[in-house]
Amino acid sequence: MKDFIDLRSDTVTKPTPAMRKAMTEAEVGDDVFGEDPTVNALQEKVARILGKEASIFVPSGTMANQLAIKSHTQPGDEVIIEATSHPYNFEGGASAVLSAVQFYCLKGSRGILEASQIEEAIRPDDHHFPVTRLICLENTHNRGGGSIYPIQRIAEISRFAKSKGLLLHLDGARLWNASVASGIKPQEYAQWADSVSVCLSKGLGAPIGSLVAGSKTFIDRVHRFRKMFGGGMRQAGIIAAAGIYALDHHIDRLKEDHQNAKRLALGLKEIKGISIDPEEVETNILIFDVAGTGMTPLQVRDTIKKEGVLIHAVGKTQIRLVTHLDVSKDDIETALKAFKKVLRPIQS
Ligand code: TLP
Repeated sequence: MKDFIDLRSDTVTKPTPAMRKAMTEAEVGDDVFGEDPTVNALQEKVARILGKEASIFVPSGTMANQLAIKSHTQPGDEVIIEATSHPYNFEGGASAVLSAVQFYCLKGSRGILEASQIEEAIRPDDHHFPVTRLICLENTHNRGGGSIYPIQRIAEISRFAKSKGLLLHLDGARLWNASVASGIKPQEYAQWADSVSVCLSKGLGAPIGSLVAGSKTFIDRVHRFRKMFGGGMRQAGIIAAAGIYALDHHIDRLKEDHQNAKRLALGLKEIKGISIDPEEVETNILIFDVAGTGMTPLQVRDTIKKEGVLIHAVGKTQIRLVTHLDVSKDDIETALKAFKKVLRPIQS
């Protein structure tokens, strides 16, 4: 297969030879019995990194979020969430089916909410209304363009949630990126949430795997639902080993992805018709508008594919690019040349 520069997502990375070696050598057992030493080591490590009592290994970020929502809520409850968030838009409507909850969506600024917006969304104690139970935040925010939730804002929302008896879940699929870019430790972010989900298979480059972290009682509840959802895995140490390797070796390097994303943004800004503010590119995701180029995102996607670059068309006028472990500095320059070539006919 032709070697593409794949900027569609950081989920596309392939395990490195060293990661594969760690997987081959992993000690394994039956994790449904809690007997896989590598899974147990990964769960302890992630709980420690996030400053939580416990964590649990699950197959995907979607399952991690859905298990958290299920474990925090009762059917009929309402969950306050940002309108472009992952659980609301990209998890197949799972919360309606699996947890029988409804979402109260608020529009954030690049995915980031104000505490005052949440205050207004809380339902009165009146039997006409659903019960507001949970708030979900996302850091970094995917559709916000990899935006970082300011820690003060999370703290403010968390304090407010507590004062109203609400729970807080943090979708930290890319918390590692937020942490590396801001210099704020994952545990400093996590301290404000009742539960945190993190992914190993996005920027960290593991092939599979996410975790949910929280109190021991909460994780015990998640464990029950993980079995119910079909997420109990057996000799999962093989994939947990990739996760441990990723946590040990692939966090610091995320700054390269952030630099590459910035370079990409600066280069794209030079192309007529593309609307992007490089200042807003804080981590490894860029979302920009191509309306001014006279091409639709789908046309750009299909044309640039012929130049060996894969991109993701989002919405009617926008494109998303994501930098990651398998995209080098040189690839960024090649991708920029491809963008210039594809959009040249409408430059003149
Ligand atoms: N996001 C994927 C797609 O589903 C859009 C991507 O390419 O970015 N939370 C956040 C913030 C995510 O971005 C994702 C994946 C998930 C959860 C779900 O993770 P998976 O794909 O492991 O279920």
